[in-house]
Amino acid sequence: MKRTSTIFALSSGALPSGVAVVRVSGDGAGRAAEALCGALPPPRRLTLRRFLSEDGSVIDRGLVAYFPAPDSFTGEDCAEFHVHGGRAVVAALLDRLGGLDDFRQAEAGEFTRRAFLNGKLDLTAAEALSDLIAAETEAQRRLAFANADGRQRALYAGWRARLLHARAMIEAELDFSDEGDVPGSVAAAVWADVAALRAEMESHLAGFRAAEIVREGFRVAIVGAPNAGKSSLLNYLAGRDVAIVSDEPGTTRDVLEISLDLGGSKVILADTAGLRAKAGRVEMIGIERARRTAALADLVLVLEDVTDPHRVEVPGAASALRIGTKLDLNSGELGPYDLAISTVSGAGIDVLLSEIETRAKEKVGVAESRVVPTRQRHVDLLRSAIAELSDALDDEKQLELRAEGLRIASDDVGRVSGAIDTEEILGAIFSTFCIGK
Ligand SMILES: Nc1nc2c(ncn2[C@@H]2O[C@H](COP(=O)(O)OP(=O)(O)O)[C@@H](O)[C@H]2O)c(=O)[nH]1
Ligand SMILES: [Mg+2]
Repeated sequence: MKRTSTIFALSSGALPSGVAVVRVSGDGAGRAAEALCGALPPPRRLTLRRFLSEDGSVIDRGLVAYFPAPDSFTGEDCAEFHVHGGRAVVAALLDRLGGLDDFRQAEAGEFTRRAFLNGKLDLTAAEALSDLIAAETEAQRRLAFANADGRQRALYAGWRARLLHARAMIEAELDFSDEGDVPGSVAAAVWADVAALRAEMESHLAGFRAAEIVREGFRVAIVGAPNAGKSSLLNYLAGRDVAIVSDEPGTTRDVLEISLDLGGSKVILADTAGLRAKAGRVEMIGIERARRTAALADLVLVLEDVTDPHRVEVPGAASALRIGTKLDLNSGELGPYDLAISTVSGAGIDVLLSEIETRAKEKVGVAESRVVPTRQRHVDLLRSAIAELSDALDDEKQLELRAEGLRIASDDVGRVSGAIDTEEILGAIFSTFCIGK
């Protein structure tokens, strides 16, 4: 497949829609605009035109925008056709474009891929762009936008520049040590910065869980004895009957999950099997799953029927709230609960939701206040870089090996953003030292 072929695709959503946007990228974009509009529209200006089919009849009237390279999303010549979002209109337009020489339908993600290849964005921004499109909550949108806007890119580029500089200094020491060009105190400063950088990278990695929570959700497990009212709470919060509610103990055997948007944070709520000692085989499997779900949760809600309390213990839970249920049936003194609720009267539910929201926000806030890795890919590469830096910092080792460790580490960091260029190290050396003197 030729890299130079011009690609096109419907870039707006499902049809029919009020307006549909068809995007074109490649050398032929201007040719397409000319063919459809009769003349090339002025660059970067939304212009009203009739779009013509091959025989000169009108497909539709709409807006066209032409973006000559390199000032476009992909860095290539681009054109956009905004038409009425009817299926037949769009089909006719796509058909018309497909009939042009060297034009083909774009593959998934191909516009963004071309943008990356043309240096319009780095890999972290490309990943963030796909997160932005997938974003459902406000926290997801904010995190994705900041990274699409180059927040991660800037951090990693800065780290990489420091590593390239460090290596240039150490290589210079290797090459010119007999000429006395590089004083030993320079090397000491370089290693001090490498050690500082390693610490920064480690604290950066610690923020990964926050990004995971933003992207995948803050996990809340509902546990308790059978009949405590766990499934009723899940259904109440879901606003529909997700789980079977019954006064027969042991009804819920599998883990059921719903997703909520609480104040802009994604929260995954899991209903589990009631914890009790005497249970049948299938129910025991459910109980085992319940324990595992609780152990992996960011917050565990331990429910207890206030009229029939059975205390259950949840080993390994990160943080837990003890909740008394069926408050509407309560007549006497309440036990020692963090809060009490009723899914019949709705009492206490607001307080419970705001408790969950506060805890989710605490975790998510980390991802907003500073740059964090957002993918396992970033974590793996940065861990590898940290291991290399630890090797390089070992002053028992030969200087050549230590310099090599710096090189591998900077390549790892470069791989996160998709930019590794061996020429760069030369540039760093030349710009730092007057080698040709
Ligand atoms: N009065 C009252 N009954 C409740 C409440 N929550 C649950 N129940 C009842 O308690 C029984 C067990 O509820 P369920 O949600 O299935 O408990 P689970 O076994 O913990 O999932 C059912 O008969 C529910 O109708 C509540 O807040 N008030
Ligand atoms: Mg249940």
